[in-house]
Amino acid sequence: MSTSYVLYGLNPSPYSVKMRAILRYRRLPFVWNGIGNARDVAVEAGLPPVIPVLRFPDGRLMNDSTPLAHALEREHRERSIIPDDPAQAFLNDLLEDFGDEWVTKMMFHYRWYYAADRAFAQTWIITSRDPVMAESQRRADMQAFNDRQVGRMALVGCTEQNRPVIEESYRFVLDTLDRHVREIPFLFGSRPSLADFGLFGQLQILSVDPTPMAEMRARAADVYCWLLRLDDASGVEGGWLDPAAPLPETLTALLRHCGETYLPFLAANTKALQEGKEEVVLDILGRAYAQAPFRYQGKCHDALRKKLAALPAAVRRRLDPVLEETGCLAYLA
Ligand SMILES: N[C@@H](CCC(=O)N[C@@H](CS)C(=O)NCC(=O)O)C(=O)O
Repeated sequence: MSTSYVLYGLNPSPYSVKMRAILRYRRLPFVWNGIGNARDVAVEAGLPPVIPVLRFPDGRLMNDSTPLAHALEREHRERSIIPDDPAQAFLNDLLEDFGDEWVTKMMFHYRWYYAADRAFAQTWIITSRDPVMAESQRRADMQAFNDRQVGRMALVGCTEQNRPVIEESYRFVLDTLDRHVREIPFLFGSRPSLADFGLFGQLQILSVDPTPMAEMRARAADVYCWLLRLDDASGVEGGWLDPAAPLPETLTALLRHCGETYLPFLAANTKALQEGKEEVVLDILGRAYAQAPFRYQGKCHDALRKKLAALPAAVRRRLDPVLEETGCLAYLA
């Protein structure tokens, strides 16, 4: 019987490389099953049809990277990726969600909007499923995958109208993270947090797809190098930021950006879901942003609000001023 984990995923899948980096940092022995159709593993196990899927040493199969990361926390104490301080831990949850659910719009936009990126992504994805195929089959699969993803762009907000917001937000994340990692190795100190891995997943893909890769290398070379380090951080030994010290300015800037982009979107999304509206419409970074409501992100908003509400008063006294100052609190209270 196998005693190690098995991670079924694909190199071009952001959540797959996120989970792989977590397993490596945590020094959990695992097999990377990165060729084939991981989605079938999920479907056969009766799980939601998303990748990656993790097989635990006892045979259990699970997917969805956030609950997976928390399941690993329950089973392994060493090399936790949740900051010890509960206020930092909440900010970690918030920034992980920002990575998973907002930065993913950047990943999806760049990948399927520009012709060079579409062409590369098709090759990367189809050869990850099956590296050697008959030419006619390969072409047909590439075209079919392209058409499916391009057809989903509007569903996740990747439209011509939203493009300036998404691209401006990408540049902001690059510039801010670039300054941050030159001062502090990871978001919450000299050891990586779940939030680092959330951002890592999306940015790692953005560092390979040609258009956002060129932008990243030109404008934020330190972020590019940070991704290379975080991909396998199994040798990193570090500590968390001092909870009594003020947050680094770069972290505050990222939170403020979250309060200007992702959180107002989440709040508008929740409202649209509650009111049964067909469109979420709001201003983000001074421009009109619109997309259909997204149920999964309604759950994300709810989970963040419940986590905040469950924190003891003593923690809230330290945390609320930070959330207030960065414009996040109004969307989470
Ligand atoms: N929230 C999930 C999402 C996983 C996910 O969306 N994975 C993508 C690929 S990166 C997927 O499987 N999408 C469904 C599909 O393309 O059919 C996570 O954190 O793992």
